[in-house]
Amino acid sequence: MSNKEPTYSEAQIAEQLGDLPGWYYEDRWIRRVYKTDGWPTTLMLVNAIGYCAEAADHHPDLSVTWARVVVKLSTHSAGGITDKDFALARRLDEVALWRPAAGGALTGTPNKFVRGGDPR
Ligand code: H2B
Repeated sequence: MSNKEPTYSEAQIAEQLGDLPGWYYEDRWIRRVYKTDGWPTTLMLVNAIGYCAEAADHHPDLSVTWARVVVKLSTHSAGGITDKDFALARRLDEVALWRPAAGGALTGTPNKFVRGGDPR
């Protein structure tokens, strides 16, 4: 752990988020809403996020309802938003929104599963 990690200004955060569609900055956190098709998928998503967070040693706050997961990221040790937050945000989107390529060996789930949601 380091308390010397550089934190981003609000203008710099806005610039970084230009490259992270769906993520937004509010009340000192970068945030992302994922919608799901219901409770079992919600719990799978929470576990996938938890796995990534533990592997990264960087942990989001989560708010969980039946068909929605809201992820909030900030670097507590640095007192702001750092590269760790943007890196984990990117990884979570890769994992949560990944689907097999069309025409490949894997068909992908027929369910609505997990999608990006609007800020709310
Ligand atoms: N997660 C987040 N979001 N911020 C931190 O400062 C942080 C963390 N610190 N996960 C880590 C764990 C630290 O407590 C451990 C000891 O590395």
